[in-house]
Amino acid sequence: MSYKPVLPIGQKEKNTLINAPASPYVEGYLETIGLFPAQLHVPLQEAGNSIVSDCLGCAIGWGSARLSATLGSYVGDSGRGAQQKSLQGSTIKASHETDMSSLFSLSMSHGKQFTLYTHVGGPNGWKVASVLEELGLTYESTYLNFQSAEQKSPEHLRLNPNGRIPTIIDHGNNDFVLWESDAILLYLGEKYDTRKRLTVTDESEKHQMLQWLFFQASGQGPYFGQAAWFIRSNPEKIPSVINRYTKEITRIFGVLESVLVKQEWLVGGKMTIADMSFVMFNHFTLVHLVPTGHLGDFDFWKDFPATAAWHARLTAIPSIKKVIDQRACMLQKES
Ligand SMILES: N[C@@H](CCC(=O)N[C@@H](CS)C(=O)NCC(=O)O)C(=O)O
Repeated sequence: MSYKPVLPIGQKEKNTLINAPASPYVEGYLETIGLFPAQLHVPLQEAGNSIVSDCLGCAIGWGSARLSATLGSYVGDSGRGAQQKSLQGSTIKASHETDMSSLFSLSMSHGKQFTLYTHVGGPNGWKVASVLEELGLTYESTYLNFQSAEQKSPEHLRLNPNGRIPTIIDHGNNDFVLWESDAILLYLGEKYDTRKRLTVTDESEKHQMLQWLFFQASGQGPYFGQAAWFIRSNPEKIPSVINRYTKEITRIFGVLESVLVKQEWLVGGKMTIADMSFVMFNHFTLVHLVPTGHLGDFDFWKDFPATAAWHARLTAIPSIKKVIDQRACMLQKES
């Protein structure tokens, strides 16, 4: 089926809001410039006159037609390089013929303070998003495709030699680039949390906050992540390996529990970036790993009641709830 393009081919439009008369036209436009709706993470849907996607809270409203700037900026590339589509703050790319240089440019054409390179499922990226949200900082998320190893592309490696997400560019600070999620949390806390809402000021507490961040980065993240890999992704199911990592999950919940039975938050008597650093991997585990049965008869509220209550307090915080909902919504659309 052929559709009439919305914008004339050959026209380079920057920062243009495209008003589509009807969704088939938008699809036609995308096809013409080399983007195919079927290959987008968020499928285009038909609804009356137009499309608009709102990933937040899983509310998908297809209202007035808006496909924003990024698309328009690639018009004229005759089917090559048109890889990004921006839907209300999230840059979502097609998985073919990626124009890496534009994906990883330092440009802040999106007008937000930060670019966040992240992944639809990866807890570490959402962790950073939650702190950006909590501090009211503006950011544009670019979701890298792990299947085509975009995180290992030379363009991303130039920003982040570790080739993993998250990576941020702070356009408000001379395009300062930073990677490692907890280093990013500390940077955001120290530089932009001027009222010290999410950090601590007492010197001993600062070291304790670092202790928890290091524990998260070395103890929780890698072990929970490896458990996830061997349960969900590794082609060979190796019981001894799965056993080792799932045991480590319960051990780490035990460490947290031993502290949280005595206090509401990890440090400073309030929620800090230390608490926030744990929440996405805990959420991931509860949602994706526990239901597989590999953690046995794991019962969060029964086995780790103080940790479960802490997790519930954290996930009720609007910024954290928002990114959890956004993640769920995007995963649902991908499936
Ligand atoms: N210690 C790193 C871990 C980063 C990490 O492992 N990220 C995962 C996603 S949550 C990733 O990029 N995986 C892809 C890969 O390993 O290539 C951090 O906290 O930022």
